[in-house]
Amino acid sequence: MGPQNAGKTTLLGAWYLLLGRGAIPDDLRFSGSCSLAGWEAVASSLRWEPGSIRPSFPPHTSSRSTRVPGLLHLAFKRGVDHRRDYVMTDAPGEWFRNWAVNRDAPAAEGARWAAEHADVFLLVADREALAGPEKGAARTDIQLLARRLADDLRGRPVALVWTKADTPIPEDTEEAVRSAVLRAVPRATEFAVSIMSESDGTGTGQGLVDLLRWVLYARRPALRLPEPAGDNLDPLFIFGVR
Ligand SMILES: Nc1nc2c(ncn2[C@@H]2O[C@H](COP(=O)(O)OP(=O)(O)O)[C@@H](O)[C@H]2O)c(=O)[nH]1
Ligand SMILES: [Mg+2]
Repeated sequence: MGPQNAGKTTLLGAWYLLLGRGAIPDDLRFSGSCSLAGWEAVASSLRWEPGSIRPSFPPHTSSRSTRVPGLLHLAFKRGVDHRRDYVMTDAPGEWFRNWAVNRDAPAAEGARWAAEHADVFLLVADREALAGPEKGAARTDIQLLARRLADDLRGRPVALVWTKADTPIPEDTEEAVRSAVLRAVPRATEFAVSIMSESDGTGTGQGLVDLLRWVLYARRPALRLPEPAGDNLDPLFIFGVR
């Protein structure tokens, strides 16, 4: 969740490209996607192709585009019989702005859907906007959004994600946004990401793999199932245990 132009689609596209390069966290193995065309749509403009076309950022996710609601799927395997499926939303920022101001706004239908169904939230703070001429409005946007999210959270995990970490912002602005978000969502975990690698880095941007790892392992508390005992993998018997 985050305002428009905050770097949400870029984050998803960067993850997809990193997965394609084998930058998968630890013991997980990529095991397919039902939305490869969708992933290609968000990532293709970020790719470097030989020739005259330079990589660029993904096109704006408009609230009228046919990609909306933009659900992107990934499956991972761990071991032989453990598979996890993830569905990520690529939603337009306009939805969240409307929702932050008025939970029942007709134009916030998609944001309400995401808030109700998501297991994990990424709340995106755009450092470029917070450093720019509209910084006051950017600060208000993220504060309102954090408060709205807090109202509907029901204990689900949240990450506060600073995008465009390559852009410097005044320390007091950063601290003010951080404390406003943490006041609303005290258990939020913080990450900073950028598609720009540090000069001595690994060429994988900054913070992207760490955040992906957090996302893949984060769990909504109510969905934690008991581990199967021994080699008994039949859910019927797991639920039968008192
Ligand atoms: N400096 C910098 N700019 C970025 C980065 N990621 C995205 N941007 C800029 O932010 C713009 C909007 O990104 P986009 O992913 O479309 O934002 P969305 O509206 O939240 O999906 C891009 O066109 C880039 O100009 C980053 O890591 N560093
Ligand atoms: Mg977008």
